[in-house]
Amino acid sequence: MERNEALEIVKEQLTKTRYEHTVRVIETSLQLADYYEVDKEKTELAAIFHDYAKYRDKEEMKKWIIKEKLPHDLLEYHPELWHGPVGAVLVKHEVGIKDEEILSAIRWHTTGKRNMSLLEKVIYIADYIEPGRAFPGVDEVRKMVYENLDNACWMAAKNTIGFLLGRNQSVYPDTFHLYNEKFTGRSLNGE
Ligand code: DGI
Ligand code: FE
Ligand code: FE
Repeated sequence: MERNEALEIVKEQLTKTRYEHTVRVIETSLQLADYYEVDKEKTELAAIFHDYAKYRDKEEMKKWIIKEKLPHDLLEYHPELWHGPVGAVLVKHEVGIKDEEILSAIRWHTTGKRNMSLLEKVIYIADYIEPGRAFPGVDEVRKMVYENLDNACWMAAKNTIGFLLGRNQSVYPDTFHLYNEKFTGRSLNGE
């Protein structure tokens, strides 16, 4: 799919500020794709559509989680976590993108997980460090991202967990798995 066609499609789904965020995620992720030799077309499409479902009605998202047999534990966590997994489903059904690598990067962009692919890492971290973000500690992650991508993802997970703990919010297990991966190695659980 052409960049402009994809942008037109996603634009209708997003607010102006969210669309501008998306454009920055595209730019940031393409720089990373260049550096880490990730497929540019896949990176671009995953970035364009990563927040596709961000403004879907919660009840609609709930139905998709049940219908598509997405992990039902999602329903016990904050609805903010739904737009990635539901987005992957909708981008497949409504936009017609079938590439599982792209869909998986969309799916995991909010929580991260252990054992991410390069594309998944690039989208996860580009979403976190795009120039419009002002999270505490984000500049350290921006510096780390070209030095050690895994460590940058770990730092983003750590900051997110810290942010959520500070607000007495639950943390989705896969975010902990990403955080723990640095300490436990990659060969556990047969993944
Ligand atoms: O969609 P974006 O705003 O671009 O960014 P995102 O998809 O990373 O979503 C960020 C939001 O998700 C932010 O409000 C923090 C929240 N979040 C991320 N991981 C978790 C989480 N919220 C909960 N409750 N648990 C998590 O593990
Ligand atoms: Fe998002
Ligand atoms: Fe985003």
